[in-house]
Amino acid sequence: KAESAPGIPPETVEQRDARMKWWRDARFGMFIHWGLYAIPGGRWKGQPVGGAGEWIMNTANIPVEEYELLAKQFNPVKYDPAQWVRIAKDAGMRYIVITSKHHDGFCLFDSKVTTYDVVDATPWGKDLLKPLAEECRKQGLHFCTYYSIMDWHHPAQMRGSDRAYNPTRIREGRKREYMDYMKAQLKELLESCKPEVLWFDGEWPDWYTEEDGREIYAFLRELDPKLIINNRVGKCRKGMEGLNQEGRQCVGDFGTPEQQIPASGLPGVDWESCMTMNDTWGFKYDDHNWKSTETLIRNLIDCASKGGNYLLNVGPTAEGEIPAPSVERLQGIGRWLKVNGESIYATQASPWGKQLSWGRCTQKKLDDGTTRLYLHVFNWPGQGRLELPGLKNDVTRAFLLANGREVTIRRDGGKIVLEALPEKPLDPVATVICVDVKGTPQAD
Ligand code: H79
Repeated sequence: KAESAPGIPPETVEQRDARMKWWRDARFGMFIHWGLYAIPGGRWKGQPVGGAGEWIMNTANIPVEEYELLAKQFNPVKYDPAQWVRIAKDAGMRYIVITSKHHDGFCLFDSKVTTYDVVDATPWGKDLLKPLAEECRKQGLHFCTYYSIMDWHHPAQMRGSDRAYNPTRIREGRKREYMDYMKAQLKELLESCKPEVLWFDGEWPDWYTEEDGREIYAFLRELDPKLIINNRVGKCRKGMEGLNQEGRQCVGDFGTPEQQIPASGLPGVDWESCMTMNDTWGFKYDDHNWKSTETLIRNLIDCASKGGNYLLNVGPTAEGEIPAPSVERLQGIGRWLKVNGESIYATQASPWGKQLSWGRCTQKKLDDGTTRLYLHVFNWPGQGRLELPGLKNDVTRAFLLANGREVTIRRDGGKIVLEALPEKPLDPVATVICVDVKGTPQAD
């Protein structure tokens, strides 16, 4: 039996592996932050507001009654879920995680337990998640939802101070009311759009406890035994590092580093780094600080080489468009993955725990018992030769993934030297060399 926190239904290692399989194989997903905050887009009363766009209600200290009015303007006439899913799919993403409710409390689905949702409070008047879920299934992507525990709108929660909503406090005697509200909404979500991951956030206010997390986790797994739930359902994560604190029994199926990638792989630990392409999750008119396509591709490779997933964010506009700079970058990642995807999907972490001077490595067991190492070369070597650190296994074959051209293998004591490489990389972002070895790689 795999270890499980108190109150959590036990599960064998095999059952857990089966439940996590699609998610582990997927390696690359799209995060979507969409909500009322896209309307101001980081500006309030003519002034630019610092920080992330989706935090504007807190950062600009906007009263609930005033922020609520945004709903009357929310009419995403350019929303085209088929196109969003196409953009994600062409980027090589295998799943989508979209905000069903962020900290501002506004719901993108039809909730019967509040009128503060897209159906009841906006001119659009239609559920936004159901058609996206349907499109995901049509185009073969996994549909997943984000849900914030902290809620700046719900009457059971209140501002933490007169200057900030975050972190909220709970009103005297109203904790159960809010727990039941969450459970009702989560059940609605599961029934209306069948998400395969529940991605919690906003778990840090002090009134929310580890025990509450176990209650929510158990409730969801009972409704859907196959559901995958992140570690922010409970209180175990270490800040933005996102992995669980050591020596604790933690609830949740995977760690959630935010805006960072762990320094090394962690055998047996599932995790997913979520990151923005610029400096905001929710759309901001004035944020033009975009990461390069090269950085994004290398981040994906870095995650895969350490055994983790990469969840890359887009913040659509209030009209329903994914910003052009995001689309361009996603297309670039898609072009790279079309050629090199075999080196990312369904791979395992590098056999070398240490960093490699020239790049990163992933690996995959092939059907015949061979293991294929994928060398992701960031810094293409001179003299047409690349040295691998010690490896005990016999090497049977080496070739360039993009064109199948064979590479010469020479053993030099413990080291393996690849020779007769082309003078220039096939792709300056990352050129992948496949190295097939007998058995399980033994780094020495
Ligand atoms: O939805 C996006 C952001 O709006 C949200 N998470 C991503 C996925 C986010 N919320 N907060 N932050 C990002 C940064 C805030 C961090 C802090 Fe804390 C909250 C600092 C102190 C409380 C959590 C607990 C992180 C560190 C300790």
